[in-house]
Amino acid sequence: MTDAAARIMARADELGAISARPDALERTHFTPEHCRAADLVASWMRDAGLAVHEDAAGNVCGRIEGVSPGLPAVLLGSHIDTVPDAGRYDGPLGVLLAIEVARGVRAGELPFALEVVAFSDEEGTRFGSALSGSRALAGSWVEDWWGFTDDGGVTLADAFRAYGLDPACVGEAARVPGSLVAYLEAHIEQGPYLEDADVPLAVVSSIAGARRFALTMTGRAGHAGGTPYQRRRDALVGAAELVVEVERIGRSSGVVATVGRLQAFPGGVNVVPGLVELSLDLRAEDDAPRDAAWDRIEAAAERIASDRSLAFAATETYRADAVACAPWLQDAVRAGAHAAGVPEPPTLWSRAGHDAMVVAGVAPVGMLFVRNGNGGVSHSPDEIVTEADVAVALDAFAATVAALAGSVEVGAGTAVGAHTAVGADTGAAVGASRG
Ligand code: HGY
Ligand code: MN
Ligand code: MN
Repeated sequence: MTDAAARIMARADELGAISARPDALERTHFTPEHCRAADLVASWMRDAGLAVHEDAAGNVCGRIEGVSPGLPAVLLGSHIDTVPDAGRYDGPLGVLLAIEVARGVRAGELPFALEVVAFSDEEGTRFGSALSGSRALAGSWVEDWWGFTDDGGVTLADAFRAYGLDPACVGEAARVPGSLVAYLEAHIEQGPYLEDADVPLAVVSSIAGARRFALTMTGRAGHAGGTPYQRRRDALVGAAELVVEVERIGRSSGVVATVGRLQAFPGGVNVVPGLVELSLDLRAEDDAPRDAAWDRIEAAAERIASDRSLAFAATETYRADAVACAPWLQDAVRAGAHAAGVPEPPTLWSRAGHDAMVVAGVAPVGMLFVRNGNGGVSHSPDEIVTEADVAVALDAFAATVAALAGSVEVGAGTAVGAHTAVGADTGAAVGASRG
């Protein structure tokens, strides 16, 4: 597996060079960079022996048939889009590991089909449509997304069409219930726990449910010199007090609370800010403490606004409830880690969101974490994995699929049918014709 690990590292670098910016990695939904990355991943899937097609949501899908054509599939995958100034492993590592597992499988070998998917949009960076690629596959597309716009005012619907897809057909990406045996995702750990434990792999027990909000504090703009303190309605001081409260409430309730974006208006250095827009991202292992923390934060914001003659407003922009990984898939991932020489892989809940939390709507899910060797930093170019850990992860991921093959009773004759048509290789490079 060492050659394969070296190939994965080299391909992560190659994908990591496909960016909208010369100085950082940024590859977002339905951009020319997305198109190039999709074509490259499709060529790697073909090279590994998969029949490749692009689904109606722009996800790149590869398939190897099982003992008979059209069987339900074990789906392996992750995403190929990024956040701004991203690391090169968040998403692509899982896709590249999946392709190498598939390379080791022969058509007709397994009691299920094996599929690999490279989701087109997990982060939601361009339009705010987080997890849209996997939502399309899971049949939970959000119609409101079509009107969402990027920084240039382009709507998701227009970007869909410009990419060569028809918004009216997005439903065709949805997988037929029963057509998936399981979904497995390998992902770089976006945290320090494996590095601290000095272990290369972890079994994921559950994926945090997240809620995101767009918040505003509104006061009154004024002259920085001529407005006495007692007459000020300074939106930025109010927002700053709230940001500190968010951290205090998060820490005291075991909830991960983050204000990732804050902007003061009108933004003049000699103007008391009259308006502040800020984001809020809340996550916890279970939904109840997360929701209770939101209630406390909202009450604190109202109190701060009242004390400072400001107005507070909140709009929820995203919500995904916590998802448990199927116990039998946790066992399979653990067996895979043992087979790869990792006797005691820790079991972690994922503080980061993943496509698996959405695919859970249409199939049981399991996840494998790979050590992040730089203090666990992610959503940063500083995230790193070692080739040695990738080799162990590949052994574990392949052994996990083998463990499923030994335990999943899929009748040889239960062809799903729909997939043999959908899964047929389109021949042409995916996205190549796209603008
Ligand atoms: O935000 C997240 O947790 C994921 O990395 N998109
Ligand atoms: Mn991410
Ligand atoms: Mn990710």
